[in-house]
Amino acid sequence: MIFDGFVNQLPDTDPVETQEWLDSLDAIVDTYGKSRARFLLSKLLEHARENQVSFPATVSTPYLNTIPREAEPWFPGDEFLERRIRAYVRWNAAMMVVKANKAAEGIGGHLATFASSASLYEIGFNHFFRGKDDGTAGDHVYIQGHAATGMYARAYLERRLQDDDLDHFRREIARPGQGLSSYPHPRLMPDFWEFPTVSMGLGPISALYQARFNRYLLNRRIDDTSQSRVWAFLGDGECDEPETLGALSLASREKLDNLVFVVNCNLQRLDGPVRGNGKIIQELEAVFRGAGWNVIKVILGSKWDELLAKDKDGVLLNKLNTTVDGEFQRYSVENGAYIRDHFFGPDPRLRQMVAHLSDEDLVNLPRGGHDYRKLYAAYKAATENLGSGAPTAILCKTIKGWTLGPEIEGRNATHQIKKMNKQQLLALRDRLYLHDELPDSAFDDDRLPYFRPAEDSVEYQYMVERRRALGGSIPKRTTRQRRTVNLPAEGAFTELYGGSGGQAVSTTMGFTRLLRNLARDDQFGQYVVPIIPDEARTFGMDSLFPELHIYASQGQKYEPVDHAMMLSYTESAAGQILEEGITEAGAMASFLAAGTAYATRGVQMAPFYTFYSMFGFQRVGDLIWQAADSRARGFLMGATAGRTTLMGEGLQHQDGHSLVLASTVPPCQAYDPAFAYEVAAIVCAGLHRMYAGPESERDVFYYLTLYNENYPMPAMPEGLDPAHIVRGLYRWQAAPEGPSKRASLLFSGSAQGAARAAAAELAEHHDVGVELWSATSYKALREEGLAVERWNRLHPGQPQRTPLVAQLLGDGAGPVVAVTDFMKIVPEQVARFVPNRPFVPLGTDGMGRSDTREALRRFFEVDTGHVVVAVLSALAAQGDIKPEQVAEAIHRYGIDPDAVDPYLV
Ligand SMILES: Cc1ncc(C[n+]2csc(CCOP(=O)(O)OP(=O)(O)O)c2C)c(N)n1
Ligand SMILES: [Mg+2]
Repeated sequence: MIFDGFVNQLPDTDPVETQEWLDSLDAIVDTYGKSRARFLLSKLLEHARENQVSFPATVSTPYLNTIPREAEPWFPGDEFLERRIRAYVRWNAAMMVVKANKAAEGIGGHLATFASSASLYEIGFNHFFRGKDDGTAGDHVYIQGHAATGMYARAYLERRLQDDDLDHFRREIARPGQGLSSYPHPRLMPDFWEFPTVSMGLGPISALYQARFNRYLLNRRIDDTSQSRVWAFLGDGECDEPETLGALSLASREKLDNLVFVVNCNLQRLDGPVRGNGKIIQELEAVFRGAGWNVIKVILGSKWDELLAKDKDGVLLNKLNTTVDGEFQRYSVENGAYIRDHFFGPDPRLRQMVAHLSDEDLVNLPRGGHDYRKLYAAYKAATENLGSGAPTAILCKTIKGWTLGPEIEGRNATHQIKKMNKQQLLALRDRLYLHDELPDSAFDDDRLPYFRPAEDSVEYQYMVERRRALGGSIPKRTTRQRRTVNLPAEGAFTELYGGSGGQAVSTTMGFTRLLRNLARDDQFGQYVVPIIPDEARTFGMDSLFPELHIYASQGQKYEPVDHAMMLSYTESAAGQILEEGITEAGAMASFLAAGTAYATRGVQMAPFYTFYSMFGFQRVGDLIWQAADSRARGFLMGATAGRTTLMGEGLQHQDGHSLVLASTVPPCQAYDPAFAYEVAAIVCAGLHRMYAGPESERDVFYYLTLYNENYPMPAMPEGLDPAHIVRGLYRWQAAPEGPSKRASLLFSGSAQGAARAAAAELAEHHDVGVELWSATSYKALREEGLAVERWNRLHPGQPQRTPLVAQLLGDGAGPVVAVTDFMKIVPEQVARFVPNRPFVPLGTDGMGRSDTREALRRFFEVDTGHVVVAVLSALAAQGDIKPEQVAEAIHRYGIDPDAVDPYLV
């Protein structure tokens, strides 16, 4: 096997010497065995590294703690008190789940995740995580979603929560005011939770980009983030999500030594073992190290150290290396005799090694993740890593359900267990040494007691003192602003209000100009964060490169091939554009970091994430939902929108449904503008709302479609109030005088072309005067309609209100035909609210295909001819014209009435 091109392709300058080294190694293997050989090789490599003889890092190391006992630092805490505090937190975390399920059968919650990770968090709380009370932004801590109970339990001890709060875990509606959300949800507990994590994989990727965004803020001199570390807690099962590990190399490439992943390796996920036949810790080590991370394994608790010291033949190490996780799980539920027989048993040297230990001692040989000293050493090493350039992953081996008793601990079903009977609770109490605090009588009458020490107890004093020293309690979300933001001057928008003066341009081009105007604004400009995956040229946004520069933490170390050109690819450490490469998930994570900076950093940033609209909601919909949970603010710009506007690209590119998906996200303000001035008016209103509006209305984000079809952009109609654009519908053009019939045509986005041409045709050839309306947001109209309907339903006897669409369209004559480059269901959202007039949606239902715009619009039946026919057909259905007139039009526009339904092919 060719192991390394280096040794095979360069000449050997001294073959005799080489052979001597190889012979020595052979001799070692023959005489002392492979373990000794491995030991010597490792020593040699270590020594080489010390002498700056660089050598590619191996990706895996033996199944041992990375930090040896000799290198462990002094533990500065009070071990006794911290153990007490951990026991209280553990108790309350379990109790709130048990209680919740007793009060409401099936309400759920999790015992086992936090039980396995209590020490992982407590070490952080007592010694590392920095809070915000000193006016800084502190650390950013991403908590494993299913460990939320532990955070509530600690907040209870700290007096941030009371009994009644814990009693309302997962009962958010039951109590006027607030219950405790099931998982970390800033949308539901905006003063407590900062980062939603429970959709597996999204916590890790957002933490990673948060660490990167902190560097961006620092390099751009917007905020001093140098003291903030990002801690992300994740499950080992969670590492199977592509989002969890998919962006690791970014962290090392960007030298994010401000980032720490703590992986709770309890070897289990929901159904069973994460890697029954393998070793998840070894696998993760290889992945992280291969990606350039600093990896610290915390596998074995202190009691193993003396055994390892005796392991002269390497038999124990060999056993640890070769035991698969499925077996380790078995040992976690078996008794000492079984462990002696099966783990230590087969090899007499191993059996001898533990001859002095009782069966109980063997059961109590702990995993490293339950050993606060080992954890402290690992966290300390991670925090001292700043300046090394490497992010750190701490892989902690734990037992799922630890301390919860034999029926729960380490069992395959442990994740789902939510109940404990009295006997199990008493056993847990005993295990946690809480007899004094919780005597048997505390459980009388089936009571389920919480426990917290008095405020004048040493335990309480200790824990609050620790938090005080570290900057206050966490998690805590604040929206305290550390910078004032002045909104951009009017001129940035008004330029677009004037139209393009006859020049054919697209709304995308209009937006690019707007973005440049905003970024140029004296005051506001610096807060604009343009985010683009590898698509700027597609959108014509490469024009921003030379002016705003692409953010590159290392600057630009080369002269780009296009350096002599106007639009050269300019990178700089102070660059403003986040050019993310081909990762919509990563770009969304940047959007999240920028869009929540007003809370996490106290600095309002304005992200504009522009992407291929097809690869937005359907590709990263869960991250968009997370943005909604996070209360992120900013603009999602869905470029190359439309099923027929993007020519040629076909089925996987042409988006006719992102607006349908957008309508499922409540805080998302979704718009489908037809003209550049509409884009400007919507962005202007969005900025005012999110950055200067009433506090209760700010936590929204905007989704705007952008098209690449060029046409002359009209000026904003004289006298039009921009607020009418923003509310979702306004009359763009009155019906011409003269024709005897009437109809209203609603258009959105690039469908404006067919609608306007159809209106002209209808007036000229069919005696129909059409008024044209621009429907910028069916989502907004629908939500307004539903709110009115709800109010009417619940307020009988009071003057009934009328939905806006009904007010606007109710008085018109003839049918309403709505045409869009999206699915018919988009305009259909408001059909119900238009009284007394037929409502006909025309849209692009069906899977896309590649062809010209004309061919596509004919195929999807949204071209001029089809719009005309739809209006006439609706008039005929009302009896206003004869069916023959419709047939005539079908013929006139060359429509094949028996063409295949585009939805079916
Ligand atoms: C995207 C996603 N898929 C599935 C789930 C359901 N789920 C919740 S917890 C869990 C198992 C978690 O295992 P692990 O990451 O190892 O965490 P542990 O509880 O063992 O610490 C699963 C599958 C989820 N929350 N998110
Ligand atoms: Mg797990």
